[in-house]
Amino acid sequence: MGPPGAGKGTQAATLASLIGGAHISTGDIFRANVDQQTELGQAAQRYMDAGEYVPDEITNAMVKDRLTHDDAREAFILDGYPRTVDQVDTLDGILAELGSKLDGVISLVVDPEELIQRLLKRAETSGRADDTEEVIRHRQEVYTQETAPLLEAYGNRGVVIEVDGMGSADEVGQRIVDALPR
Ligand code: B4P
Repeated sequence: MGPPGAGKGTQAATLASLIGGAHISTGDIFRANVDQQTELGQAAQRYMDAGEYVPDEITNAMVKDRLTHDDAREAFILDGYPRTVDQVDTLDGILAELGSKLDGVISLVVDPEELIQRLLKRAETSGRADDTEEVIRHRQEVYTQETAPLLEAYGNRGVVIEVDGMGSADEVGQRIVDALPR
């Protein structure tokens, strides 16, 4: 978990290949569907372009399906999910059904201005409609309101692993590996 620009996608991809698990990024799945103009992509696009969250019922159904794929049977990294209280509840239900559990919730902590600078830099090449400064700032607000409180809920369960997300991607990656439960 972490605000937009914290390095979730960057670190989740590396970590998934390290542990040999599936990298499940809800943002990536939505963007692939938008590119292919699927029904799911058409449903998600206007929310994403505006920096709003895609409605829970759409996101939850997508993750529920994805978690039943073969590559997620042994291990998986969820990247960008859950982001709302409803998504936490749904994930609890999905994992109970699958007889699975979360080993940890990695929380990447990055200075707010650094987040904006990273995303503005990405905007130079990404072509993402949600990488304009106005939408980037709105996405930070949505995160603070909707998602930051989830860290307290997971904190109460004793599963949050807080990691300093400042510095190079390699440095942050090493900190994550060092902080993982053995
Ligand atoms: P995401 O795809 O999750 O986008 P994001 O929050 O911007 O994170 P991302 O993973 O891309 O960025 P990262 O921090 O790795 O979501 C996009 C949209 O999809 C949401 O706004 C929403 O509409 C929708 N969505 C997704 N999940 C949803 C859900 N569960 N419920 C509802 N809606 C959902 O990296 C950012 C940049 O920083 C990159 O350019 C990277 O190269 C750079 N970077 C990373 N680490 C760095 C470092 N250490 N130093 C310098 N730069 C670094």
